[in-house]
Amino acid sequence: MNPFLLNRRKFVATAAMAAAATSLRAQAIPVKQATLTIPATADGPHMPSDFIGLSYEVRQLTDVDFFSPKNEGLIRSFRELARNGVLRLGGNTSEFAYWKPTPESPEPEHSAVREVVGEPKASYYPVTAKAVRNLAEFLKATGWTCLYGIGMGTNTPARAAEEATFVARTLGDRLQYFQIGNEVDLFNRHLRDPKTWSAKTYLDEWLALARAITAAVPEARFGMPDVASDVNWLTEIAAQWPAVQNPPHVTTLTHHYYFGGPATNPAVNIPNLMKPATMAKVQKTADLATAAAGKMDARVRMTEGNTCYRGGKPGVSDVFAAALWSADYSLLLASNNYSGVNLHGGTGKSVAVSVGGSLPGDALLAEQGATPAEIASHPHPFYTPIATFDGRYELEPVARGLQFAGAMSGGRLFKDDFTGQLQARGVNATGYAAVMPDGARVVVILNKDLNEDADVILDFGKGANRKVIVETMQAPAVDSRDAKISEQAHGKLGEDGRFRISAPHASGVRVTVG
Ligand code: BDP
Repeated sequence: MNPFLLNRRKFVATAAMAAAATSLRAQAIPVKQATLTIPATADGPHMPSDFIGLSYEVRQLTDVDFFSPKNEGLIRSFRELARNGVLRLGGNTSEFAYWKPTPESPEPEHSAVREVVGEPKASYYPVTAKAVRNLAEFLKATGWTCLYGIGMGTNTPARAAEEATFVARTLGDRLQYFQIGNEVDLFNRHLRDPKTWSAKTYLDEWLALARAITAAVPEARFGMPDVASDVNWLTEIAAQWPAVQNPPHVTTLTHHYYFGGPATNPAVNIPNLMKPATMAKVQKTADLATAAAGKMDARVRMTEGNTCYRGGKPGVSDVFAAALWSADYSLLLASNNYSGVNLHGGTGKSVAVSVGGSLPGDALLAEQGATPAEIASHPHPFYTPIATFDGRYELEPVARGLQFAGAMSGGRLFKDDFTGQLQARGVNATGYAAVMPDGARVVVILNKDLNEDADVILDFGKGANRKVIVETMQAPAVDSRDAKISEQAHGKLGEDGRFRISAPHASGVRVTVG
């Protein structure tokens, strides 16, 4: 018997065996074949158990029933996505929130800001004690923790400290840390004087706010600087940090990432999203960010991002390609020792307000002559991981990618470049593996190639009787509004410890050996 083949006698098929014919191909001589060796112990970064996260606009808090224990559908969706994920509140709208501790508290005076297309208009709104109390109960019900965004653009140290005090007391251990300011590298556009704004002036302002918060909440921790894209700010801050007297407790350096945008940009398309150069750029950013974090004894978190900024692009952000992208993107960051990833979303309204009033994706659909029914079949915003349709919450393809990758949360990854090994065979596939705390090994192969199938031999080493589960993430086509994760087969590994799978083009395969 061919030693590469699965020992079929030991293999018990599940009900889904018919579909498994594609994922457990054992006969044909494959064109693109690679062998990956997955030892029993891993030597790479630890992927935190709360790696997976979502990001929402602070403005979402104006609907006090949204993050609330009553919103059972949303709670279910959060739990389905991750057992203990991280909810980040921020976004452009965080700069226009003001803290309103009691119904009688007056609206403060606001500083003047410029109105710029694509940036949110200066529309101020209160964050109330009730919203924060409901948020605390929501977090308890989901098992998630929170990164709480406090405004910087139009806030004052005194108000920041007052809000932080209430939030810290109310969220308790559900609060991981505070973030002050969103995409501060873009403040030169509408919130600050472009002639003087820099990483240095930012740091001075940030310190004033963070010190006021720390004086009121001594245990306060922070993530910063939450830049839109200029990771050089992280490098500059790390260089300046040793000179900071009594530094506030920064646990995490943070940045955002959008593959491209806006929706009207023709370069935001599936082939570009899938191509290796896209992830090569992500790797470059990660190299800079992790080097800076290392100097500050911090980790890096990608706290807000998605496929296409200004609300996403229909047909790219909300289709199966986005699932492959989010799984790959998350695992690439995990391999770089990131502490987590938060993909941005929320309700159409909150995100539309955050980008100046309307979603360019809607204009694009209208231009394409889409009918109201077609428009309504897309999630709003187009990139949101959890969408609402007729009051029901649904996990979108981009969320399925997070879920697929999330199976490695809590595990230790390998330093091996499995992706390089696969791509050396001429297929645009990526590979990741982890050893879980219980010793199980999880391998994820994401075949982002739009044409080539990949056949992969996974060599787990000799030793019989280990359980194998094969799951796939697939859709009828890469541009389907669909992504299904399903178990294809389970059984026992043969004595030789080798297991052969097929990862058809545009699909993901996850193998767990216990
Ligand atoms: C980021 C903002 C967020 C927006 C998002 C977008 O922080 O508020 O919703 O981009 O453009 O820049 O979609």
